[in-house]
Amino acid sequence: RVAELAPHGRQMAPYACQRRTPLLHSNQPLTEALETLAEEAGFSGSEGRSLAFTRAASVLKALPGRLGALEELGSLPGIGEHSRRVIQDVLEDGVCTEVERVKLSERYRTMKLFTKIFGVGVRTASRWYQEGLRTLLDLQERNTKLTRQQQAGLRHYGDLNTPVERSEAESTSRAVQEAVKRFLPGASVTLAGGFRRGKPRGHDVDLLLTHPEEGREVGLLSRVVSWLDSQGLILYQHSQENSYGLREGPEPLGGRDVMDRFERCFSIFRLEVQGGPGAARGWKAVRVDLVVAPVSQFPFALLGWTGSRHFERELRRFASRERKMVLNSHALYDTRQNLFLPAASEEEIFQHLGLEYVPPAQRNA
Ligand code: DGT
Ligand code: MG
Repeated sequence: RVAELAPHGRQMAPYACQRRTPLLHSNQPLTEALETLAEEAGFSGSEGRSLAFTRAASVLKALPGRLGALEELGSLPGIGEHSRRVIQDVLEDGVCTEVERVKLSERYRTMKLFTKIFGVGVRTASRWYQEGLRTLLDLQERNTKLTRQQQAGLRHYGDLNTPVERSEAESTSRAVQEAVKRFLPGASVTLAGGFRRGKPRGHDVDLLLTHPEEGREVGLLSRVVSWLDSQGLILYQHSQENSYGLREGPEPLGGRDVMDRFERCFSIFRLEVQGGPGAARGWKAVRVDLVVAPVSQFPFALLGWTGSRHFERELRRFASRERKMVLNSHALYDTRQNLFLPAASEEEIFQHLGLEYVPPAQRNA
């Protein structure tokens, strides 16, 4: 085993939720290459391959220092043959030909362009690509059928693909807070997502609403959204009702990934700005997700909405494989004892899972 030679080849826990992954790490060129391939695999519908590259990238993000040579990988978990080749190429040549080829390929570039439209997923983008569409202009000229959401996405394409600054996320949060206070004093608004993990900018603003008294939060969202709308703050929104009842039992939630059943509003805000790209017109379109959680589910919602996506996926995988528990953004269910494990904080959820607490800033897996 090379493990002894390897400064980084020390033990690394196999699940990302057992590790600390800071925002800034020393292996950016490597993780970027691997994540490009993960994205490309996702575009081709190869979820397994995509996950393998994502896992390898995530392991490198948790390394304490820069990887200098392939041998240093030692016995690190989750780095397969293909990922090793990519790492070797980047270490030796500074770039990986396969990655460069992907980045230049017409399919990858088009898929990226289309999936960056709010409301367009891999399936839709892929269909458009097969129909020969290549540009945003093509969508308009060929009268492609678009949902209301996609129309809004296209209309605000530039803004929505300009990073949201932390200051913008905070002022969005304040605007929502103000509206919330009008209708339900005592309710709270929490900034989750990447900003809670310490990211300086992000692609959207994820806000969680709750009230310390269970049940008081019901009906809050529609009032808040109507009021913000009447103030001219909303460019687009569609809401989804709460469809979760603990009585239903711990059935896996719809979709294989992370969709949950909270009352929720997907929106685009019209945010007043002083500087940056929107400065000339004085405002900028910003994607905002508003999610309402009853206080008993709040810690699960907070944990589920803080991310990263890979960290979440790993938490759920760890829970089910290692603990025979079902974790989602609503609850934690122990299938051996047949009971829900309540929690008043994220810390308690980690405790139930027998995991060391990982603070948000270390969940950048
Ligand atoms: P970004 O791209 O800067 O906004 O980065 P994040 O990490 O904020 O990514 P985002 O906003 O896509 O998602 C934040 C977290 O929220 C992520 O870990 C997964 C979770 N999340 C997003 N959408 C859903 C959803 O529909 N249901 C559930 N349960 N979680 C979601
Ligand atoms: Mg986000």
